Amino acid sequence: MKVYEQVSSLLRASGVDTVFGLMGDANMYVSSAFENQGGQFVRVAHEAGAVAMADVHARMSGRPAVATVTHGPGFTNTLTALVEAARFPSPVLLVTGDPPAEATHLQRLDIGAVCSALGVVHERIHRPDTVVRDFGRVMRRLSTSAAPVVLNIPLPVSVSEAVSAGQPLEPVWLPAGTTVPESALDGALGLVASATRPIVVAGRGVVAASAESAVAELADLLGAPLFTTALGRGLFRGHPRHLGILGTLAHECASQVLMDSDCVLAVGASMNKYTTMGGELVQGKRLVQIDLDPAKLGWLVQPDEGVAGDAAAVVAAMTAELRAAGVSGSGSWRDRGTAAASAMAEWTPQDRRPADGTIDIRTASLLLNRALPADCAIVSDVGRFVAGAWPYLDRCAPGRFTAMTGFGSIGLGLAGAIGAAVSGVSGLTVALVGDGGFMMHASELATAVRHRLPLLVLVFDDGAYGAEYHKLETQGFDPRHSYNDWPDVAAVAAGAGADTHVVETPEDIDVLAKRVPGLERPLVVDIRLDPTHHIPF
Ligand SMILES: Cc1ncc(C[n+]2csc(CCOP(=O)(O)OP(=O)(O)O)c2C)c(N)n1
Repeated sequence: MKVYEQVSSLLRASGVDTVFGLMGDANMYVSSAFENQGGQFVRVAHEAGAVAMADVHARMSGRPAVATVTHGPGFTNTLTALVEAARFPSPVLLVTGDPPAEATHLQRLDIGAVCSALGVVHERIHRPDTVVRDFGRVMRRLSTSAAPVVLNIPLPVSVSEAVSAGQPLEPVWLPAGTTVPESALDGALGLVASATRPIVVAGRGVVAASAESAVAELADLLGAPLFTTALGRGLFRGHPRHLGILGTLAHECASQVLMDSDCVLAVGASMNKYTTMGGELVQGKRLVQIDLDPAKLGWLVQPDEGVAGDAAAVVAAMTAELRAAGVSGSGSWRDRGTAAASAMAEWTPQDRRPADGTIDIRTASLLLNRALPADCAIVSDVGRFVAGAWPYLDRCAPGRFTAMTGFGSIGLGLAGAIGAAVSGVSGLTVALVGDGGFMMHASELATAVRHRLPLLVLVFDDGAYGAEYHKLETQGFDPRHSYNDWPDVAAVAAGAGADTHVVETPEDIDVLAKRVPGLERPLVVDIRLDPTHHIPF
């Protein structure tokens, strides 16, 4: 047995059934061995795609996911996606390897130095006799830090005869204690109990702690409207006081409620510049923040009270204390929240007539949302389209909405959505991309077509780098510099073998709605938008 076969079988034995990759000298042996041993090798068109797919596979499945690329350019092609996975952070194992030590090797590169510049852990299979212990260390690191690890298997080691045997150490994991000590919450409770118009915002920390019902129970006791962060999308669906996303993407029907609130209780939400509108949104209000990660307390805005702890345990303890103290919340504030939620449910945009051959992005998103099944996985790229799409698309369970926001790179969303679709967490994965982000990695559609993935790609096509359109315009430049003269998006998608649909009117979405149920292969929807129409965020 060779080392590459041993590494492959260790991956299989630790439950890895899928590897995303693109072959070269450093990884073609381990990739082939993985397929020979019954694993699924998802061939990608570009190495960034392999890492973005593994990243979102891990986000959706809650387990580490694996990508593999060759040395030199194969590895450098992953860098943007690798930083995205590191910032999210997401437990991606990226298997690569040094070429033979040779000063003139064309693809030589100090992989460790690049990793340290990126802030990514670099591990190595040192020798054939250290494979098991090196591999075990890597897998334990992945489980504890939940961040990417680059595993360097130098080619000369990879093709050596394996000499060590056995399985890595499986330690007993002891969960952290979750009992909340008495009086630890007094400060937070005092602020919440004395508020007359509190709101609650839940982030992905609530998803991770399975604390949705505990948070809703506390909000119900207080009569507080419930908001989520963008990545908390899917929480509180159907709750009578759920008012959507907090911050720059807040729904206009929720704005007045936000302005009038006097206390924000943030649970598992980092309260970044988007959630707090650069801090503006919490000014003049009391802020109580609960987060498992103490570094997230005061990330941007200093809270009046901060609690570092498990969201479910802390919130349940707060509810019990407040109930025992007879706190019940104000009836009129409760009614304000309910009325705003009803207004949101009935709202349609009326402020602008779309140009011929285009549709208002908010109208399109509202109608598309109705066409989707209830429990999609939704994966978004970045661009200005998010302001017209995210507030209106909520057909996903908690934890099934994610976005490639960690590094602010456009272009990773399509590959991320492919990773989600391969993970199989949902019967339908929806990718949200702008035309610029779509074209950057459109080649990855071929991967989705080859695997016959149930993938709906919504391309918000304003024919421009829309984010730049807006910035150029507001700074007095000619925004037409941001225009892109792309080929027809639907034709590009059809060329890759995907099904296509063009949306210019609400009726086009009615027709699309009939194509969505039971989707068995990628369908790319070219949603034609007017580049001069900007939704502020
Ligand atoms: C890799 C990378 N290149 C460039 C940018 C700068 N950038 C930010 S948003 C944006 C526009 C993206 O255009 P599109 O995908 O069409 O979405 P839109 O903004 O039009 O909705 C660009 C170019 C970036 N964030 N990442």
